[in-house]
Amino acid sequence: MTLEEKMHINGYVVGNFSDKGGINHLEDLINNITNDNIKSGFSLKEKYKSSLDLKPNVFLYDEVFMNILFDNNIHKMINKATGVNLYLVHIQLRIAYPSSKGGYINWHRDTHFYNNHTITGNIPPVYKLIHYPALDGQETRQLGIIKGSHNFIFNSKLTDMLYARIAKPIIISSDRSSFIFFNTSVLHKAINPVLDDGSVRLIYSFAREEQLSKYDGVLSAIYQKRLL
Ligand SMILES: O=C(O)CCC(=O)C(=O)O
Ligand SMILES: [Fe+2]
Repeated sequence: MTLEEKMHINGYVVGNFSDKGGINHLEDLINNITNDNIKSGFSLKEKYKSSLDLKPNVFLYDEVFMNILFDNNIHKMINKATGVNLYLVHIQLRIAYPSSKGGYINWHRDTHFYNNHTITGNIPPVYKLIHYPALDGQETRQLGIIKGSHNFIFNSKLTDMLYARIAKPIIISSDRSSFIFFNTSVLHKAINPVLDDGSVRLIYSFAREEQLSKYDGVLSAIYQKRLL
């Protein structure tokens, strides 16, 4: 299957950052952040229960967060995979901790519509690229995803959630250099971390030009400048 076919049929593709220098730098930075050795002006804050996000923003913390995308020609890959021009609109660095609910975020589609009346999330759905670094060298289960589920949706939330629980998910594990790029209307969930230290995810969101006004213009302006 071609990249475009995989993206359309499965709702996601898996890739690798080949730039080892960038990865080493990224690992060092993230290790410092998780050890509470954070640059002044930045801190970890709770956005969702059982997780902490680097605030006020990730792209001003260090250039590597943006460089790794350009050093690996990510814009070419994602535009080819989706067939549209996408722009970076958000970067989130998050530590997820074990939760009694079985993961800080359970089965969901970022974009969904149930019972024909409520639309939640973006139309058309935005895309995310997530890197789960293997900081301690251990590759642990991070994300469950139901292959192809972006191509259909049950009318009721109950049925959709039952389907997510019955279908066999694809599991994405933490890894030094790999990432998943997916259509956010696919069913996905964060897997409960095994260690109390939690597990890190670096989340990049990409949207179309017409959707940029909903997001922080500074980040997408920097991104667009680098595309030139
Ligand atoms: O943190 C994760 O593993 C999943 C995050 C997620 O669902 C999202 O960013 O849409
Ligand atoms: Fe999500």
